[in-house]
Amino acid sequence: GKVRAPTHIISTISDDRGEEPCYAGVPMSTIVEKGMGIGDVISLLWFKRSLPRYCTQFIEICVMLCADHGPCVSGAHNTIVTARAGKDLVSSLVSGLLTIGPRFGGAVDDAARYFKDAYDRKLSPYEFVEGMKKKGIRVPGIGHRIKRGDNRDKRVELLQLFARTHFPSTKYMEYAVEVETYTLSKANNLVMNVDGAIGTLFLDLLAGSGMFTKQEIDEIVAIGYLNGLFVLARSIGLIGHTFDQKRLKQPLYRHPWEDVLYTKQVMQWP
Ligand code: Q5B
Repeated sequence: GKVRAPTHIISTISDDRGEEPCYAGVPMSTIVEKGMGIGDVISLLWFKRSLPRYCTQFIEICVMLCADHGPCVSGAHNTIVTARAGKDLVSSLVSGLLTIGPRFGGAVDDAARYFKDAYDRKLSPYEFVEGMKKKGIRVPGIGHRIKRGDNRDKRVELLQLFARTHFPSTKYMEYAVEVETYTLSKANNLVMNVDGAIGTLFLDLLAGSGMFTKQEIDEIVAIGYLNGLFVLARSIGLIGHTFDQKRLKQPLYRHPWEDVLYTKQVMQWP
């Protein structure tokens, strides 16, 4: 028989060889004719399956709510400085994206990992938070620079409201609320943040939708799909900030001296 030459690449999410491209086997024309949205496209390309409407709507809400959070956050600041240095769109965009990480926007996967582990092991909020403290790890998904117990993040409230209305179960997020009650008793800035809300609610989506096996959920959490939601969403805002700076013809950014604490380093010579 014929012997297939070994391939250099294996791909399982899309195929462009036919008359029209397919995402996870679904042709473009079906996507358009059925009025599918970006949530459906993410479901097909990231999870390789069509998800129920409430799931794709949740994904779309995450993207909309995380698209931007003003010019002062790390990502937008980097993008603005880069655009003002005369760099192109892609350079300005990636310079902002590169700030996404454990402190800023990139705590979604770790929030899912740590909250899942704590909930599944039936740890009380006290045991979870104090255990993390002993290990010297900040609880991902908890804490914010400007949000407080008496000035909650509206995005978190909107996500919680949607999930409580449409999800079959919100057990992981409700556990995170209990954790938040405990952390807020320690300090007023230790609120559940948008990363924590998305991380724990996505666990609820994965576990409650009946669309994923336990093994698939563990793999999604282990690989870390969920920071992708923040990266994708914030790209929209970072592109907007790039256009804004170009439109405003803003000059090269230079940080003011008076906003820097210059201290003299005393060198010790032998
Ligand atoms: N403490 C977010 O810190 C921030 C603690 C904690 C236990 C915690 C911090 C943190 C986990 C990572 C996370 C996502 C760095 C945030 C986002 C998107 C955004 C951004 C925007 C957007 C803020 C003061 C005291 C210290 C700390 C303790 C703080 N967090 N303890 N677990 N999680 N969170 N990131 O205000 O005893 O004095 O040493 O790392 O979830 O990024 O809008 O800006 O859309 O763009 O700088 O919303 O919470 O507080 O460092 O002065 O800490 O609280 O150990 O205790 P801060 P610090 P002590 S959402």
